[in-house]
Amino acid sequence: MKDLKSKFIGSLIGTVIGDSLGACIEGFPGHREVREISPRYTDDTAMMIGVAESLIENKGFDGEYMAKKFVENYYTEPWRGYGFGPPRIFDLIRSGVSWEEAAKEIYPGGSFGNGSAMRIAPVGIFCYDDPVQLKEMAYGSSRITHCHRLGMEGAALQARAVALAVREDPLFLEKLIDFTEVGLYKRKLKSVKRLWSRKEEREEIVRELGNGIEGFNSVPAAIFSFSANKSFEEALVYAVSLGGDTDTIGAMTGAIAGAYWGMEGIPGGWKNKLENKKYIEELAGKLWQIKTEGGRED
Ligand code: F2R
Ligand code: MG
Ligand code: MG
Repeated sequence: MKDLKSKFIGSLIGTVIGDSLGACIEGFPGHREVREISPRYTDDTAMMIGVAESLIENKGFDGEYMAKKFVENYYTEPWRGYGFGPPRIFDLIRSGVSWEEAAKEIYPGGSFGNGSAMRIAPVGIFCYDDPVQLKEMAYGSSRITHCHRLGMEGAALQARAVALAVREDPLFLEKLIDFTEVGLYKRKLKSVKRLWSRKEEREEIVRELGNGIEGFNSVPAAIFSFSANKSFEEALVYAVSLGGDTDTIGAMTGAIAGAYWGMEGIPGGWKNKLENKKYIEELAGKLWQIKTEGGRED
């Protein structure tokens, strides 16, 4: 297995690169191959930073603290292009509604948007060796803004994909299919292998897997983009070329591909141009330190 610290950093930096690459064409029609990254990242990275900061401060998950971090970070940079729901939830929390209740008030049954999956990379790396803790943390962190089962499951599946990529698990897809108990996700994941040979038929891939703002229409597309390609660069350019929610499918593909390839696999032309790179690398380094100081590295 490649160096663990490099994989932790690669996953967070991969999120930023995918987000910044896709941000240039988010919502544009058609399928475009872009290689130039935007100088600014969006809400995907801003919220991923909040997850990492909270895990570091608490050496693990604390829902109240994570919610407080999200609110604090949102009001510092409200212009990052957040989805419809989260800012309303943050307003409610700021006005005194409990962090455990606020997310229930926006959509009936809670949000199934991809906003909790797009930010989940820190949970995937932190729990790379413990799928039970990973699921609890992914559901817990999702519940703050996305309490619909399909939203929470999307976050858990994306985190598990990151964890399996850290481990370079040869049964990547099989383990993901086993991991999810939700039929819609299981069905889409079961078609991934069959679609590898159809990868250039982007309309067909989008019809089968989706490329939208919902968790179930973007997490499968990210898993496909990673597994159908042979390098970090290819995976990201491909993910963004699917169109639709490009920054988020890019961010999630980058989180998985960065966890697999590590920093060595990421082109210098991308990683050296990123906004806030040093701080995000430091966050990943701290997560790695907390994880390994207990002697649990394998
Ligand atoms: N918001 C955007 N992009 C819009 C353009 C931004 C622009 N460039 C700018 O600069 O302002 N991107 C970001 O939002 C997505 C993540 O969204 P999130 O956090 O999941 O939001 P939300 O509101 O919870 O859910 C998103 C949509 O999903 C549908 N939906 C969710 N739950 C639903 C339910 N129970 N019933 C019906 N519909 C539901 C709604 O349409 C929500 O608006 C990422 O793409 C991120 O990049
Ligand atoms: Mg975004
Ligand atoms: Mg997006």
